[in-house]
Amino acid sequence: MVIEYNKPEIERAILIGLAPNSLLKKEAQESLNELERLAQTAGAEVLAQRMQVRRKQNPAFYVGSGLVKEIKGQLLELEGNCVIFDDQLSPAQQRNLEKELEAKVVDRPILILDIFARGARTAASRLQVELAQLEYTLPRLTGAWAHFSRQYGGIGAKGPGETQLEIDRRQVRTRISHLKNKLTKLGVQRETQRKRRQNLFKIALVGYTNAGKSTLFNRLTKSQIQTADKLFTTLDSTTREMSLGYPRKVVFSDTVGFIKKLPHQLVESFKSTLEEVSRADLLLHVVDCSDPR
Ligand SMILES: Nc1nc2c(ncn2[C@@H]2O[C@H](COP(=O)(O)OP(=O)(O)OP(=O)(O)O)[C@@H](O)[C@H]2O)c(=O)[nH]1
Ligand SMILES: [Mg+2]
Repeated sequence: MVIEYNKPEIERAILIGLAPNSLLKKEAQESLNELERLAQTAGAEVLAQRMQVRRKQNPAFYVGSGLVKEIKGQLLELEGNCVIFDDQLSPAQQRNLEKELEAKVVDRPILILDIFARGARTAASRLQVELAQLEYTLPRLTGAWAHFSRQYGGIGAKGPGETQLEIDRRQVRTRISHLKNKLTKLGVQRETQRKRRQNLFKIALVGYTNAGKSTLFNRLTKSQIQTADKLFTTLDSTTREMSLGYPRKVVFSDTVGFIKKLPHQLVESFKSTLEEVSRADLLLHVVDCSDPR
């Protein structure tokens, strides 16, 4: 069977944020600005931001139904094709919004996963991203989602998205357990490597994404790890020894950065990347002092 997909078009997106009250508006705005950087990293063009102050999210549409109508009008006016929400949407909210807006609806976790899928290089990180994508999209594998995903391609459709939508949930579950087995095997290999270093003092560089962890790691260990002024440049941990200038050997690990509003199940999938953190003797928290937060 030949499946034809439309050429993925660039997402022209409107971003939506919610503040529970006016006191928390500034915080919600900072988060929305961060969403804009994430959207740009994923290759989307940001057309506008909308923020609503609302005590509780609307179970049907996340925001109020009045705003949904306004967003629909704005999409037409600005020739947008995508709406990105700065939070995790329930499967029902996502379905309702796609139906109502007749546009692609992406939430913050899907966007982050998409960035990870584009950047994953090693076997372990690819497996972890695929696992997280499948676990997150499994309850969302519905007719409506499949229809729009296939029609639009792009964000959220990279990785298992399109093809997995063609098969049923049972097959997705089989794939999930296969990925988990493979990750466990890779974990055993890493354990062997780690044993060689068990008597050394281990320091893990941790912190928010783009804080400068890899830059510091390169200085300390004379390495050439990629650094860039963008979110999630590093997706795999790297461990190197530093012996010069110290009476005893020290190993440093560069790790994946943190970000706000990452759902628990995604953190769980990145467990093997975070193992370096749990085995470290010292966590060195790298903070960007120019960051207003
Ligand atoms: N001005 C200044 N810039 C820095 C410093 N340290 C890092 N940078 C810059 O900050 C940006 C992010 O640095 P990275 O080392 O890639 O940050 P990271 O924490 O590894 O980021 P991710 O891997 O993307 O999570 C790069 O453009 C660096 O050149 C510093 O001490 N001062
Ligand atoms: Mg880095």
